[in-house]
Amino acid sequence: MITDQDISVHNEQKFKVHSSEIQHLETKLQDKGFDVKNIISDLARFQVAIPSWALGTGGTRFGRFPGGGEPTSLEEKIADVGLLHKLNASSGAISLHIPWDIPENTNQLIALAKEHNLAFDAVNSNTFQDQPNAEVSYKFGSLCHIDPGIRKAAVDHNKEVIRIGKELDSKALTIWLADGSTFPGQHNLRGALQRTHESLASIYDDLPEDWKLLLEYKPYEPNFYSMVIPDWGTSFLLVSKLGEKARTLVDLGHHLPNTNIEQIVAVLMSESKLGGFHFNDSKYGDDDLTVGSLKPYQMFLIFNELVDGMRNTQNPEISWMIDASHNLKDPLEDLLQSVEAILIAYAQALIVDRKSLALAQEKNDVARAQEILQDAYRTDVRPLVAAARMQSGAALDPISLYRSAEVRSRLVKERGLHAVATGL
Ligand code: PSV
Ligand code: MN
Ligand code: MN
Repeated sequence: MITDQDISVHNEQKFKVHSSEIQHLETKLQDKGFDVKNIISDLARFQVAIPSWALGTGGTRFGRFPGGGEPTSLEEKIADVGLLHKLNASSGAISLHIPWDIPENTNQLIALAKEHNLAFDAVNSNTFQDQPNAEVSYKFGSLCHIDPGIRKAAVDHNKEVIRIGKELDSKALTIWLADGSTFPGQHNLRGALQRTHESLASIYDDLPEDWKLLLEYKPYEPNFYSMVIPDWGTSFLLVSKLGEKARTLVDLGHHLPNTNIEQIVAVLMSESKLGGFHFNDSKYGDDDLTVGSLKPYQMFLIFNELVDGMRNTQNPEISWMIDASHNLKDPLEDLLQSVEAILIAYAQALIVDRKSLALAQEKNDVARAQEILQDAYRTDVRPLVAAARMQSGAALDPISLYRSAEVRSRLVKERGLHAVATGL
């Protein structure tokens, strides 16, 4: 849909303004002792995986309003992520959710992904829904279920997801459990946790040496009295018991209001247990809105801890992924906005004057410390992100190219107005 030629024509049109913006910023940052080339290279290397389930309109339980041209096969989902990656050079991986995605001809899928310069990121298991013709029901839980037969089915499903992931050369399994209770008395709380640990240990036994097991947590929904893994502490406890390859995954929407997520990041990194991220934004709960649309300062503060942790802890490489989808915007435009917001927060964190910050902290100079952080946050770093994209052969302004190339209407023409993606 978008060719190299389209990108160079677009970049030529945008270059004059971009080059004056980047020069201005370069002077400012050089003056502060930053090497702009290094910052741009760090940004260009940063890759955020796209979830296959975000390529269609998400909807709510009250309705769904698909805009047309959505991908209806795994091949089309790969093509959509390929398109994003072509535009921004930062979305070089797709994350599959099994069985929403059922890879049929894996060799063909691998070849197609390669054509688009894409890798297969973490594979996600699904034991929160009953599939048509399923032999067991997860109505009362999966890995925590009181019935050993149902626990075994859920464990086996996760093992099957690992098997599929291995074929695709994925390197991580992400587990999110809806398991919990909605009324007091429904669960023996200790029993449910114990059974979940045993089931996870059996899955962990099947994990290849070079894989990670990423364990999410969430305080409520779909269960409203207790979730078996409600918070980072419980996830941390479980991954610590499981072993080195198991780590906690932080989904930004899975916290009670006002939780200090950046502090959770700092604690997990200091224990080398931060395994992955699901980026999104929210006002109330797990709203799954576009990254940076509501709390961009929080995003910056999170990246501030991430950058500090990546430099000063032994925490292994982190898997970055978006987990956002909703009802109103074109899903591809929405994802471009999310990736951009992530890179902006990262760029802002890269220009924090850390030496001066450490000095201010040493002197308990609280006002100065705030000034230093906000100086970075208030710098318009968009030219750095655009420069990183251009350096990688992508578009200076991906959304404007997406719109001027009329991608959505071409997709509607190709796939139909009523093509609706599978997923939530
Ligand atoms: C649960 O709310 C969650 O964040 C998990 O990551 C699921 O796998 C995903 O959403 C599905 O959309
Ligand atoms: Mn998630
Ligand atoms: Mn969620």
